[in-house]
Amino acid sequence: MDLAHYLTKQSQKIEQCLQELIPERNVPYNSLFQAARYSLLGGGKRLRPILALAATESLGGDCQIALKPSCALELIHTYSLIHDDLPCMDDDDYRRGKPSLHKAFPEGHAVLTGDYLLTYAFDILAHDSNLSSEKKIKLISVLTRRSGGDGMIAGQVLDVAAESKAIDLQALDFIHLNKTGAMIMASLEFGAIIADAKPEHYQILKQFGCDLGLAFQIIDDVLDVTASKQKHGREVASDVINEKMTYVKQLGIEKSQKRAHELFQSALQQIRRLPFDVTMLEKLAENTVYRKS
Ligand code: GRG
Repeated sequence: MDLAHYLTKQSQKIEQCLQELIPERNVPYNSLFQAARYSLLGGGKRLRPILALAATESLGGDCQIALKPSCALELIHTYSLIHDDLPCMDDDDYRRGKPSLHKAFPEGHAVLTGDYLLTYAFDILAHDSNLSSEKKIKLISVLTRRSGGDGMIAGQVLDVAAESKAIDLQALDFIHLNKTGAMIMASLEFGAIIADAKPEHYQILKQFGCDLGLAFQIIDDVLDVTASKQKHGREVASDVINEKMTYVKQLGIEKSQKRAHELFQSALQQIRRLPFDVTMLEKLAENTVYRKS
């Protein structure tokens, strides 16, 4: 199957599952679900759930069983974007082609919607009747680690603290391996867990996710400069306005692209050690690193 067809097929399944996970409800606090649906539905590349599905499939696991857990990853990712856009963080007015949640709803409501998506993601895993207790624990454990205080949140804390400061490449890598890379790594780990991967295959997928996650962020920084208008709908990205250190500031555009390319090659080398057909994971990695927006 070609990549475009695969992306459409998986995105449709994910969209449908997300719709079903968060229906509107006849309760006095339905505005919470309306806000969650506003942020979650009809936007976003769905990179993390698609990677989780592709990893499951590549290792011979059941994609249907992977669907809900993959959507849990998207819920955590969306919560992080909602909170990251708040005035106390990056203060971004637009997200996924429309006003950020705190612009469309009251700010307190945006905070609570992020909180809801975060907690609901774990609820989904804990109550998924397709998963054994052992798999639930493994998935919940990976998700708490990758999204938590030694993962995505650690990266975000350091990122906020580094505003207007000169930090070196090592510190920048540490921030982004956690802030962005950890959830991409979790996506591959989810696939490995659901497909009952052998420990050595699990480690390979994890390292693939690590390389891909950092490459994804480097290209994100490059696109902030080279394609900000298409990406954000404005000429200058918030990281530039907020005087954040970026890969482009640290290395320049060409060296940033070269580093992303090297990480892509390293990711490929890893994944090709698996005794499975990993063509789709390779194509997804290529599409991620050489994306144009
Ligand atoms: C608030 C705890 C907390 C964490 C926020 C992920 C994150 C941490 C902030 C996002 C800031 C940002 C724009 C980082 C650059 C890389 C990135 C994660 C971009 C957004 O991910 P995409 O491109 O977005 O996959 P879509 O909308 O396609 O899902």
